[in-house]
Amino acid sequence: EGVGPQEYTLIKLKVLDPKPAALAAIKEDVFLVAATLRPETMYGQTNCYLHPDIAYSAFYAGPEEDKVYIATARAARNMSYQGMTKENGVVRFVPGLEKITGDKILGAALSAPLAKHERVYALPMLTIKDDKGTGVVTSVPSDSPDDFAALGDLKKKKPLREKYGITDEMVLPFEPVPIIEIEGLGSLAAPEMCARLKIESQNEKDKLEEAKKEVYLKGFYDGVMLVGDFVGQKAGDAKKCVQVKLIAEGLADKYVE
Ligand code: A2H
Repeated sequence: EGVGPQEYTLIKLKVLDPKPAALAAIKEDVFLVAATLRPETMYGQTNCYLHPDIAYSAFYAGPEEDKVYIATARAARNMSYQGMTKENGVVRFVPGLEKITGDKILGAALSAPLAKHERVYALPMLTIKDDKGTGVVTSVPSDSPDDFAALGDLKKKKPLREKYGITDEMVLPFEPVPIIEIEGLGSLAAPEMCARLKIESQNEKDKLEEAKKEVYLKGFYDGVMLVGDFVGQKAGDAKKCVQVKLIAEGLADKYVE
């Protein structure tokens, strides 16, 4: 981390109708764009996370400016230098939406590429950093302890859901999906490690660090794909294949920072 450029896959999660009030006037297709290091895990998406207090921007993307992306302004600027806006280095914001806090987008229904559920929802995560990736994190609770812990908090705590206007249907039906088999950890590695370490919430930083070390390393190098177009392949080998497939289908891009 912090050593040289990092290449992410930018996953485009389309905002479905009815859109949140703050985005309702936008005529173009709107996408939350999430930066991930693990495109091969997209089969296991159950939701997408935004930080309620982080400022996001809605800006025009594509050579024709015919779609709208939502990400931090910092990420928008980076994207403008990577061919994702009409003019190199220029970000054109949707009028009035140069700054919109995450809380105004929470609860949005989304179409997530490769996910099992047709609709997933934008939910709050309080550990998202505003200076990394796009500030949008797509959630794979089967293989990310952070994602599993944040989803668990929302499932267990009705007041937390209510605080952010999240309904039961946006959270309770969504369980981690087995997508990668890891010897010694099984097919739901993140829930398994969280149980072993008795992780109760997304705020248990040290325990989550420990869980992540184990799950990420083993998942990426020893994990075997259980679903999708690359069943039987090592997760680490499937990574590039899934990235190429998603980009070819217009569902993702590369993003470097
Ligand atoms: B990864 P790195 Cl299944 N704040 O995607 C907090 N976390 C962020 C973030 C932000 N602003 N932007 C991206 N991330 C997450 C999938 C995944 C990820 C799995 C397993 C491991 C994993 C599903 N979430 O990351 O600090 C995103 O979660 C392992 C580190 O730039 C992104 O990839 O290395 C990863 O952290 C980028 O973290």
